[in-house]
Amino acid sequence: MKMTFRHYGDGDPVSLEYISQIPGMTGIVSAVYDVPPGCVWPTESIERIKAQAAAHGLAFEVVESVPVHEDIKLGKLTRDKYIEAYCENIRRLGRAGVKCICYNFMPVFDWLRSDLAHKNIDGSTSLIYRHEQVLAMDPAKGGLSLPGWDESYSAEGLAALLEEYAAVDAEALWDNLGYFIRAIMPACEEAGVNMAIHPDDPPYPIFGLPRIITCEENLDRFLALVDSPANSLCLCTGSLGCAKSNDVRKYSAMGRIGFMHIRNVKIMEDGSFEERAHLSSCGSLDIYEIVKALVETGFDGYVRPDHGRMIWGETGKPGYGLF
Ligand code: DNO
Repeated sequence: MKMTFRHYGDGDPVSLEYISQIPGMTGIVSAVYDVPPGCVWPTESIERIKAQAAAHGLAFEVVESVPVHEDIKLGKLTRDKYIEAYCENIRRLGRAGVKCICYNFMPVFDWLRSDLAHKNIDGSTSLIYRHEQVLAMDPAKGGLSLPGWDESYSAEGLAALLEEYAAVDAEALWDNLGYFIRAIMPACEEAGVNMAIHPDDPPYPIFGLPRIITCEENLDRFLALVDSPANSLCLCTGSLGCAKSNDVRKYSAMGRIGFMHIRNVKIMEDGSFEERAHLSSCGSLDIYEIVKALVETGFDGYVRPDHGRMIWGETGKPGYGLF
């Protein structure tokens, strides 16, 4: 497996130089961050990331993420033009040597937490998710203060978007995902790029919006949409672990994991969870067994550490510190 580390570009407090000093590190996971969803990424921006990484002896073979425009998830008539832009990004990234693109299909929100800097007893901080606290919020009424999602929506824009989703239930979202995947596969095969879908995080519906990449049954259904290695999983142990249904060994043996996110969480009864250190004894997931399963099944895709805690006074992008 190839070890990688996330990098957020020029503004990232974790430098490429520091990343290159981590033993065994082969490359970065990055993206063009200043282009809105649905638009084509300039080739110069892609080449710049690649050149900066190469200057530190790091490869740029994994993108996280090329965001999927909401019109595609909603299945609107306008989706085809956004899918064409997506295909163009796949082709451009493939030409630059990118082998894997991570994305998600969560309506409106990406990953959600109730606190990005929960203070632990030892003084470190972690990301946590308190289900009750999130359930008590109503994004349609504005005043939503959740970290981890696109804050560029105005209150009215968000309310209107949520209104549009009223007509999209889980089955409609499956149809729209199938349409999208089938439409982009030819570009992936031409460009030699694997698509790796990130599971929904957390893996259950929030604010009445459907979430479908959540559990083993649905992962199987997803992989069957297009039975090709280019249609793969970004198996995020922390996201899926919260649904208590991780089967890394099975998907790795099938050759359908393109990318691994390794994160440990302490799961609570009510759907809440706290992100913990990676050591198996620190959380609910047996990280040792997960990595062992990958090794034993000959996993040769990309892997990166995911989240963890801020320790030693480090400040930076929540979940993406150096230590
Ligand atoms: C959170 C990340 C996600 C992930 C996207 C992929 O820490 O794992 O934001 O990058 O869901 O599209």
